Amino acid sequence: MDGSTIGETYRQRGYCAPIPVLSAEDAGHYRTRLEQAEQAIGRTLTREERTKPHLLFGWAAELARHPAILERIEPLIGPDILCWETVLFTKEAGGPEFISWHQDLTYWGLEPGDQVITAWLALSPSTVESGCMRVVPGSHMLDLAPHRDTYDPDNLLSRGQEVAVEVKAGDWVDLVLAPGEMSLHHVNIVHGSDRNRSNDRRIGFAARYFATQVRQKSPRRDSAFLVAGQDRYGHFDLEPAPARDYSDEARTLHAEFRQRRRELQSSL
Ligand SMILES: O=C(O)CCC(=O)C(=O)O
Repeated sequence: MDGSTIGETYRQRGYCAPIPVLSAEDAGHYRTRLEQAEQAIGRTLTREERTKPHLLFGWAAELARHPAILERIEPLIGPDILCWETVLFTKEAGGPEFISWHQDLTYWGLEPGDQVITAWLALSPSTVESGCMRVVPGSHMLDLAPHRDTYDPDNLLSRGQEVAVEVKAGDWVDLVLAPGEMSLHHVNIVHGSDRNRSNDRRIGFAARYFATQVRQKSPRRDSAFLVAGQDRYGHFDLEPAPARDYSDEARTLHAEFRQRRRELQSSL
């Protein structure tokens, strides 16, 4: 798919998928790096560690800056790119985790919000059975609808937030992705995903990108990771890639940046 088709589809429907970016072998390499890290730690990553993993693991920072991803993002937002968040959305085989229908921008405080693009890269098969992401086409044109915080422990969203809009069967499309394929989605699109009923983990690496002009509405200082070009605006403190995976230093910095984001978001 070329850059103009991606841009047109994204603007009209609020998403674009599937976009092949990595070979199955390269996607397998990143999955292995994740699973080796989990083996070394002796458990699966916590929800906290799966948020902003680019501050903990070199391979996650490398993925956030991967040229094959950024070459699809740059035509949409220009060459100076910040990554505000990375998230490993892992759902264990047969597990209860799901993601309620929501619009992303609700608690982000970014403006102009519609310049924020999420790339969601599959590191394992993301199928209807394994609980692939599903989106309501065209819903990015809607304003932000009210959300209800459920704090359901099986909901992978931080507050278990749920949009107050009824989504019926037939309203959504399933974004089925093979390992190495990605989808792009708009911050206002209504999306979510169901449980993983397959016998493999479903692993997605999501990265939220925007141009360096974007600001944080909150008076508190926010942070982001510069992944391409230059930051001529200085609206965000720049996050470093870790020198060593999961080192004490990386974990301390990760905890500080996460705490700062949590405080900022709770004040929005
Ligand atoms: O991983 C999923 O199924 C949903 C991810 C999501 O909500 C997001 O990337 O904004």
